[in-house]
Amino acid sequence: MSTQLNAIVNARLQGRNGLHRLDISNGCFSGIAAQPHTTTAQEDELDAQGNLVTPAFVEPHIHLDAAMTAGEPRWNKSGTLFEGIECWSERKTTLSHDDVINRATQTLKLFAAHGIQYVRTHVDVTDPKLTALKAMLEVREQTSAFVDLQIVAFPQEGIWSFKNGRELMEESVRLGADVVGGIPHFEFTRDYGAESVRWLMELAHNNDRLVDVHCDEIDDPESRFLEVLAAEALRLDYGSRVSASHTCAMGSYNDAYCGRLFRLLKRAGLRFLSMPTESLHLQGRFDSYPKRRGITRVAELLDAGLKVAFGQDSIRDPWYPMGNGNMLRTLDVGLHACHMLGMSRIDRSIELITENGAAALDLEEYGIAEGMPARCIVQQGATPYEVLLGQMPVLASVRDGQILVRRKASQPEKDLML
Ligand code: 17E
Ligand code: FE2
Repeated sequence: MSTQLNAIVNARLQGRNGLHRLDISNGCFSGIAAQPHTTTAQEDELDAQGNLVTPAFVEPHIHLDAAMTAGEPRWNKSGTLFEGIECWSERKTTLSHDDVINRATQTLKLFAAHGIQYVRTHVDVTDPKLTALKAMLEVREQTSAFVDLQIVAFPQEGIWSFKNGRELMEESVRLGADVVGGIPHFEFTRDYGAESVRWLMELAHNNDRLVDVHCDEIDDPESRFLEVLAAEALRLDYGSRVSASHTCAMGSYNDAYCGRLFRLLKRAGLRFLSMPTESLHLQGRFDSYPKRRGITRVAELLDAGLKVAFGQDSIRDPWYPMGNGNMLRTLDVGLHACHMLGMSRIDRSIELITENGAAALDLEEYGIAEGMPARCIVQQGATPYEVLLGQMPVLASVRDGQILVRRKASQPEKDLML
């Protein structure tokens, strides 16, 4: 069978009943039609076998420069964000161009095997040589056949608190970073944090770049940089291009403050990225009991009409030793941690790892609709509930009408004759 498809048949789509046929021409969806019966797939057609077909997964927040370095040069014993930053700072001194390219590429291939076709990676630019950034710019080109990669200039050790922090950020934008990052809760003082946010917003706005700030990744209820970021997004009318990552402190804010804050968030319209597996692991570390979850108010943000997506954040690095590239695992943990296992939430949950991530990445062409690039995945299950129950790897990943990934369905337990 040629890998260039003319159609996907026997597909189930979210929000529509019954089976559908998705026609493809010139790499784009050219028609979507209800199918009265199951049909036999022709040679140039992909048979979805009654499974759910969704847009490709979006991984909106990962650190590819650190991927696969867990235990190097030592393991993070405390499990805190701060020890992770120390371990990474040691590992950073041994980075080479090829080291970054190899680990990032290997990880992106693993992601592709799990149906991820869009990735935003943070890259630590608190390095006078910008080794990781320069390598990642090459990775972005080399992997473009199977993934759209956005690169964030991420100042891991601070903009105000690291020598030449501002110059390194500016140089990273000049070299081609797509997104401007920040880390206000890690700056030495509150003033530094707030100033860094105002400065990075100007840098992004003046250079027509997106923004994605590690914002309030701490259990401290006094960490309130999100309000600064949102106010700047509103002032510059930039909300759809700004993501607030983590916002863990919001899980510790009081309700009165959140009442005021949400008014601003809704007006600013910025995007939210939550990394539930990572935050469950890194946060709550300074609590005894009761122990906080360290996760932002995901359900409340969604109910306020804001876009929230889940990301993996790490894969086997100084911050988090686990991870396998399967976003359904991240989604499952997030829904548990955020009290979102009500059926109406489950029914809509796939948007947390697809559409909402696409909104954060400000993707112009995304989704299953006539005229859109034919990029989609075939999941194992007919409904979001079944997909989540199984958490099985995708059956297929299609990109611009070409099959990137195809695997056999896992044998259902009922067929194992136990
Ligand atoms: N760096 C950081 O500041 N926060 C994280 N969660 C990771 C790296 C993974
Ligand atoms: Fe992160």
